[in-house]
Amino acid sequence: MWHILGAGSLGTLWATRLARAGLPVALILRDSQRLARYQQAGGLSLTEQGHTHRYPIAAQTADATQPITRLLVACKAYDAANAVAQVAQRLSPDAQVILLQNGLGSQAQVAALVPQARCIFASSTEGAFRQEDFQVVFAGQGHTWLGDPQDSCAPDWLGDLQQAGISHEWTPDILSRLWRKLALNCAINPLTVLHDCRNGELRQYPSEVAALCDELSQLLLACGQASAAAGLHEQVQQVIEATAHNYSSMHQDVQQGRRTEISYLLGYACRAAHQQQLPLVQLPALQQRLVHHLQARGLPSH
Ligand code: NAD
Ligand code: KPL
Repeated sequence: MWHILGAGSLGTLWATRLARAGLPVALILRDSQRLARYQQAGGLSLTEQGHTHRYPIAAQTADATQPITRLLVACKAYDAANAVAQVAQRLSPDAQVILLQNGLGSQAQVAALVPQARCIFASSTEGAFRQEDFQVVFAGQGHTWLGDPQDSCAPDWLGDLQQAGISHEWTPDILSRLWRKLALNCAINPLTVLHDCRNGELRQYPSEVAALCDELSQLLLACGQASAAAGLHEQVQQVIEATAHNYSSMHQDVQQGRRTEISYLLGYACRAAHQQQLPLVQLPALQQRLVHHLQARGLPSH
C-alpha cells in the first residue's frame, strides 16, 4: 500500500498514476474538514494533454489506525516534518519514507523524527500545478531521481514506478542531485523575484548571475560536492535559455501570495556557508534582499 501524505500537485501526480496502474493507494489528508471536501469532490482529477480523468482514491486523516509501510511525503519542505510527526506512530518497523521535497534540510528533519524508518530522498524535474483543490494539471514531463545517502541498495518497489509510468532512476548519489538543483534554484529563483521577471530576463543581469554561481561553486566544493559544482555557471545559463519564457517556482509563489521554500534553498545555502566558515558576500546579501522583499509583502521569510 502506498500512503501519500499531502494531496497537492506532486502528491496528486503520483497518487493518480499509481492508482491507475492498479496499485493500492491511500491519501492522508490534513484533517476531517479537508477529508469531507475531498469526498465531496469525488476524488482527485488529473489533466494531461488536455484530457481530464477523475480517480476516486481512498483517503483518510492522520489519526486512522492502518499501519504504514510505504509513505510518500508530498508536502512542501516547510510542512514535511510536522506532517510526518502526525503519522509517525503508524509507521511499521520496516517502513520506508520517500521524500519529494525540493531543496535540502527538510529530509534531515524528517529522518531525525523517524529513526526506525528508511528515508529515501527524491529530486524531480516533473511539473504540476493545482487548478482547484484536488484538480491538478500535469504541466511538464520530467524525471525523478531517488536515492538513500545511508544505503545504496535499491528498494524493491521501483517496479511499481515502472508500472505506473513514472520516469525514474535510482542513484547512489542523491545528495549531489539535490545540491545541484538547490544551486540552480539559488542562482535563478531569488533574482527572478527581486527583478520581478521571467527566467529569460536574467540575461540582462549576467554579472549578478556569474557572481552567484561563483559563490555557489565555492560552497559546493567546501561541502564536499565537487561533482555538483562542475560546470554550474554553464548549466545555469542553459536553464535560463531553456526556460526563458517561464516564471520560476519562487516567482509564482510570491506572485500568488504563497509561502516560499526559501529556508530550504537560499537559507540552507547560507547556513551551510556559515558552518563551513566560508566568507561569502553575494549569497548572504541576496538572502537579505529576498527576506526584505518577502516581509514587505507580508509573506513568511523563513
Ligand atoms: P502543494 O502545495 O501543491 O502540495 C502540498 C500539499 O501538502 C497540500 O495539499 C497541503 O495541504 C498538504 N499538506 C501540508 N501539510 C499537511 C499535513 N500535515 N497533512 C496532510 N497534508 C498536508 O506542493 P507541491 O507543488 O506538490 O510541492 C511539494 C514538494 O515538491 C515541494 O517541496 C516542491 O518544491 C516539490 N516539487 C514540486 C514540483 C511541482 O511541479 N509542483 C516539482 C518538483 C518538486
Ligand atoms: O526549478 C526551477 C524552478 O523554477 O524552481 C528552475 C526552472 C530550474 C529555475 O530555477
